[in-house]
Amino acid sequence: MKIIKGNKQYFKGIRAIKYEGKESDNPLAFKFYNPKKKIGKKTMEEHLRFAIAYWHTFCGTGGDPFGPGTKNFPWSTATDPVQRGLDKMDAAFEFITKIGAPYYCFHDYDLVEEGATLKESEKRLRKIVDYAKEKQKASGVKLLWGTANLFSNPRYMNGAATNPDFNVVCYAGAQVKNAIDATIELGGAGYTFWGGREGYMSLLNTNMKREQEHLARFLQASRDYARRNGFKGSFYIEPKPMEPSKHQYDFDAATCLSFLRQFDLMDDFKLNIEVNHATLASHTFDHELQVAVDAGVLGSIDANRGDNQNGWDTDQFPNNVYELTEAMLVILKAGGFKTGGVNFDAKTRRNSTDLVDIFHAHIGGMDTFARALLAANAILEDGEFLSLRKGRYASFDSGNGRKFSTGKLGLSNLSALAHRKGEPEQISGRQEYFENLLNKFI
Ligand code: XUL
Ligand code: CO
Repeated sequence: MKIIKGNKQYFKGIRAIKYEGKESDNPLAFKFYNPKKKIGKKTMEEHLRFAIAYWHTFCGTGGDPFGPGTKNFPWSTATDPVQRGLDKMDAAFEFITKIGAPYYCFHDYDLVEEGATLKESEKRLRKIVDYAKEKQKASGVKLLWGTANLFSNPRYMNGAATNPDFNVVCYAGAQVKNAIDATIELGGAGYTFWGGREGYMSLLNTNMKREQEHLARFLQASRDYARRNGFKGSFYIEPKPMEPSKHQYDFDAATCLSFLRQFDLMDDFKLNIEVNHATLASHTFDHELQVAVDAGVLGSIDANRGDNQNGWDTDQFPNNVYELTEAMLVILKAGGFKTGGVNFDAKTRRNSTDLVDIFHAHIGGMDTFARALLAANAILEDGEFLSLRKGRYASFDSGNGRKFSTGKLGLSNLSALAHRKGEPEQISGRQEYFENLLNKFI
């Protein structure tokens, strides 16, 4: 990858991050992520398809309900908003190429701030998309997915596609049209819908059925527009149970699946599963991934972690090798990512205010994923875990068990067999043994 420094250099003194192995004590080097190392048929880089999230890394300055942002980004000082967007893009491509991520992801107004009118916003977007195209060409960095921010502007306080006011739905449509155009123009592999304010706070003022029907119409219209204009990539729905709405329509993977099936969207839409969203829904990350895999809709992932002691979407960088090994087992077993990848939807803490902290955060996240990939691959190659798990279901592989699983036995047959066989023998689930097996490879 070619380092792109732009007109100004923002991360001075930091060179491209290289793999130096686990003996290295250089904090600005990878200890485990070795992009060209082959794991099975693919390199680490091809397996993991890392993407940098524009919003957290180059836009979010750390503001929270108790105080303003703390990060004084040197790319945000110009007085002209378009110039600020161009400077930010220089910084973004310098960072992305130095960290060595092959992809990035954005919301429309991460790239450039929204203007006072739709017309002005479109003008700004066209300019910044042209610049992004140049930057991608010069660096080789690609777009993993684009999306539209349909949740920050106060106009969306009652929802975007699910807003009870049709005028707001039109505005959301205009924004998605522009974001799809930008994604197509930049060769994006995917387009994501995260339902920010698509949900409700109180049922007293909400017709849930109508809102969900409108959401479906909106997604169908977006799909049709994108396909007509040559978009061949995947659409992703990103489940999340709450925050900002009390009830989100895309609660978890199973809820999204039922919605996609009801409205005939399964051919075009896959899921973008996020770690911290899974845990907020009282699931594990690997559970959500498996739900998606089993329905054939695993698309992409948003990598981060929550905090065990609170119930917020803290979007911290991943550092739990055990949790990610469980996840990589599901992903590898399913054949890996096709159009998707690992997008770091994660932010440094409010009091991490040095620019180099952004490097430490991503190096840690990438190394954690690399360790998980290595461990999961070794577990699958070893095979014991898979054969033990398969073995638990062996009684369905032949005889009456097989007949039952292929729909050839009714309830009376089961009853007759139970009478004949008597009380079943107790068979241990051996969870601790399975857990230790996983630990052995980490
Ligand atoms: C919010 C979230 C978003 C989406 C993109 O929790 O995850 O950043 O990933 O809109
Ligand atoms: Co996300």
